[in-house]
Amino acid sequence: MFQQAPPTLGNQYEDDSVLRSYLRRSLPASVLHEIEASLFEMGRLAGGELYQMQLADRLNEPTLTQWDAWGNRIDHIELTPLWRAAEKIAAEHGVVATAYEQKHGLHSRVHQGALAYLFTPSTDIYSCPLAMTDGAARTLLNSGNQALISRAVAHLTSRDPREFWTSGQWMTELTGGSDVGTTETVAKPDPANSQSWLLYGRKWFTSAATSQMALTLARPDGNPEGGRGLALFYLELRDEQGRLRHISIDRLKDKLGTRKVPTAELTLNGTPAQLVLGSSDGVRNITPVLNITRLWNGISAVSLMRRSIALALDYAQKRAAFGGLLSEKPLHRDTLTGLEAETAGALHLAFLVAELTGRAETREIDEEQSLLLRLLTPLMKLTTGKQVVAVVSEALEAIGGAGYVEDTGLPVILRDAHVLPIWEGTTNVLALDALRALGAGNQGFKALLMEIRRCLAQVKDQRLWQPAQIAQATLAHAESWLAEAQQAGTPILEAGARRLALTLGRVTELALLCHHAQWSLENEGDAWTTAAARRLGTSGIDLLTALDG
Ligand code: MFK
Repeated sequence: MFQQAPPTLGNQYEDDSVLRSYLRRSLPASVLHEIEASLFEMGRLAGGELYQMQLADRLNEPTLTQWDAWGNRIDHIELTPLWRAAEKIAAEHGVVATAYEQKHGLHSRVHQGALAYLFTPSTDIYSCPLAMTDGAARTLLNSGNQALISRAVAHLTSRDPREFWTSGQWMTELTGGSDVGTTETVAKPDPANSQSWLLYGRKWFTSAATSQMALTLARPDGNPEGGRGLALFYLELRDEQGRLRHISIDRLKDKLGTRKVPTAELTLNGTPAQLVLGSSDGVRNITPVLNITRLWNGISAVSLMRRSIALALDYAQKRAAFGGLLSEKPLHRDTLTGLEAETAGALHLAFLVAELTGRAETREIDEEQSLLLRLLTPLMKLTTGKQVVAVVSEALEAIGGAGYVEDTGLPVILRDAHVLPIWEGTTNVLALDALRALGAGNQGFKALLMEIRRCLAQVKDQRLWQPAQIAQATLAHAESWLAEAQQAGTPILEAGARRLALTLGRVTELALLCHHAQWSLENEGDAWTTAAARRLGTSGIDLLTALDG
């Protein structure tokens, strides 16, 4: 009787020729040599024990118990076994810590990004608390608040699971997650402690409510409305006895995906908190969290694309139909090739943002690179957020009906992917942020043009001329479109902001692939990235239309 072999995974680092080729180009050989053992180990876990644990954990979800048997309010959240294991593995393998130990200076962010990329698809969005933890560590360090740095950063960046803390990032309220300046939570001076404030309000979408600390926004009594009137606060959720500090967990959200993430609605009723950095400009002061979590968002997007393709590619080697394996069918191969090209472009873009972030953190960044980082962060997040939903959806289709059946473990990838264009700034909110990041006198935009032109100037091989020309023509169009739109005024510019942002994101991916392809031809004798660049170039790069209010 016929029995279909299921798709399986090997070592997820060893099998990932796109990541490995990128690392060979971007890192000094000595650095790659030193970090590779950690990547092989994470790749082994991700394709082995962790993946098996993830499949076994499929039906588990976090639970909230609000009352104990004796009528005490306890608000206890029980995490799933996979998430408990993930926390320990993440700490021990330094999935956050690597970026702060800086053993390899500015390359440490790329090392950490690669660990996060390998770890994420087997741990059901445990990347969410890790991203916020990373963002909180960066924000506290940037703030220069020595008391809070001494108190929390060693925990956030620890490799010892007993010492390791995660952090929440509580911004969203009933008024929304985008227009954060409308936050209603108020802060009143603590009569018992001149260093402390008491927070009162409702936080409506607090991911990973089991963390030890959180960064949040509240309006000190008497401050004006808007983002400038808010202040950035640090709080610890529990007292020495483990009791929540005047926080009630009202309910866990019933979400389309990310169901292992205990996303909660909270009420703060006099929760003690400390100011992180001044008593105003909270929105500006929390932006380091936003930028780090947006980097994680992009890396997570690429990692879920890669996971769905790894399974679809393996399945194609095992599934026979119409007289042959799917992997031998031209149309099936063509479909998967398109997905691989999208994923390769996304990987190069996300890791360029990691490279620039590493430069900024080690202060080895010049003015032009800073502008580039500011612009590429929203462009990368919004572009990869759209790609992941499309790629994962198509990869599931490539597995046929089995891709739609829950106990294959496949549908959850699509549900989880769907959060990536939404949280951390929706596509439209980030497209508007990208307009701001074009910079005064379009300096940010000019930095991007320079970077893309530098990439395209590397291209020599004739096979890359066509994608390089497509990139050049797209750039010229984007430049003229922007000039016209800026002349036409804000409503016209804003109406086209998403098309502009996606065009800039995609053309950057194409240029990065062209550059890497040329390098790979010369240094590895490999034409795979050349084929990927040619394919991406014909997959809709220029999305701009005529100006239309
Ligand atoms: C796998 C990954 C997992 C991630 C897990 C995370 C789980 C958590 C889930 C969530 O929390 S989801 C909710 C996420 N919400 C957002 O990401 C907010 C989206 N909205 C925005 O980003 C808006 O653009 C923003 C709130 C920032 C706009 O608010 P305002 O009050 O209109 O602020 P404004 O005036 O635009 O900016 C204030 C200052 O910050 C300005 O500087 P100045 O004061 O010097 O003029 C801005 O230039 C600056 N700024 C804004 N965004 C920045 C930034 N600076 C650097 N980087 C940025 N991204």
